[in-house]
Amino acid sequence: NFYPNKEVTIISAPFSAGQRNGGVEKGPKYLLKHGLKEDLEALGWKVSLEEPLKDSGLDLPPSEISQEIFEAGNSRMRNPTIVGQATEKIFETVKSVAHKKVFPLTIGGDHAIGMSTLAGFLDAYPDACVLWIDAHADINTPDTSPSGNLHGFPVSFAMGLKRDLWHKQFDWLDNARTKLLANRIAYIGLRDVDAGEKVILRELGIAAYSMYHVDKYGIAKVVEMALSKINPSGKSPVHISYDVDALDPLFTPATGTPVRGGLTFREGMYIVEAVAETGNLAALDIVECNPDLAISNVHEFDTIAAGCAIAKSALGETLV
Ligand code: 4U7
Ligand code: MN
Ligand code: MN
Ligand code: MN
Repeated sequence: NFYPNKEVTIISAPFSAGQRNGGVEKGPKYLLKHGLKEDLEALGWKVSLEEPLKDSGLDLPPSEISQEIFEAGNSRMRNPTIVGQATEKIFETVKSVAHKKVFPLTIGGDHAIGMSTLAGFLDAYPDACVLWIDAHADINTPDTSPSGNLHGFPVSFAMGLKRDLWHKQFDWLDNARTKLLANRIAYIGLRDVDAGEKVILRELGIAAYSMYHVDKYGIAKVVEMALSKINPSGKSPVHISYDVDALDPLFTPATGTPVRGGLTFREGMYIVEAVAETGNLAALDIVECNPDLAISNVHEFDTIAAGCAIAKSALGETLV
């Protein structure tokens, strides 16, 4: 157990420029309004809040920022300036929380902030490993991305892939102490991986468990296999980056890139519970809740409640 003092900092990252749907910047506000902080306090955690984007103007929806496209060779990324500035601020906050030996719980916002949370946590714990829970692999590089949306890039940035194709606003990543290594990350929940991403996953030999593997082996076995690949010693801290679109859209309909055939609610909770039970769960991100994409109050409630449930399951709710 990395946190005997049970201190957690909720890092609010209301950010949406990594994709093109307005509303995902409202995620943190809705999760907090739903009672996230009180829920964690009820579990015995001392909870504080950090807002790295406060008064920065970087938390505006895509419709209110001037759109920028950066091209290098035949590669492309959208809004690199604002994404680079926001992700650097979030990186600094995650890094300082992690160095203080406080649990960093980062709530988005779109998944571009994953580059900040991975780099920030790895700065404090160079031997950390990562479970990326998502329908998508988020490992596009500027030359593989079909969309240019930076929420599809965070893993490749944390690994330093295709560094020469980056916009200069991401130079801050060079100062992060540790790059993510291919044998320190595993995926669970994949079902929409781009052709170029499949090549990267294969070439680097990254452990990738898709919904096919969840069906074939069951979620408990998949978590066990994933952990034994990335954390063979069983001693390293585990960072879980949780995109709510990993869950089936039945449970998290209000998200930007829903894909059918996802994790059941219990499978989704089991993942974080099982890692928590090992005592190694040491950082968590919950991203891509977009209340504006709910077509009913039930959709909004279900999605936000699922986001809060992930945090509670991770921090001890279902372990008695
Ligand atoms: B998310 C996509 F092409 N791969 O790069 C892309 F399918 O953080 C989707 O997982 C990325 O929600 C989804 O645009 C990013 C697309
Ligand atoms: Mn996703
Ligand atoms: Mn994602
Ligand atoms: Mn998504």
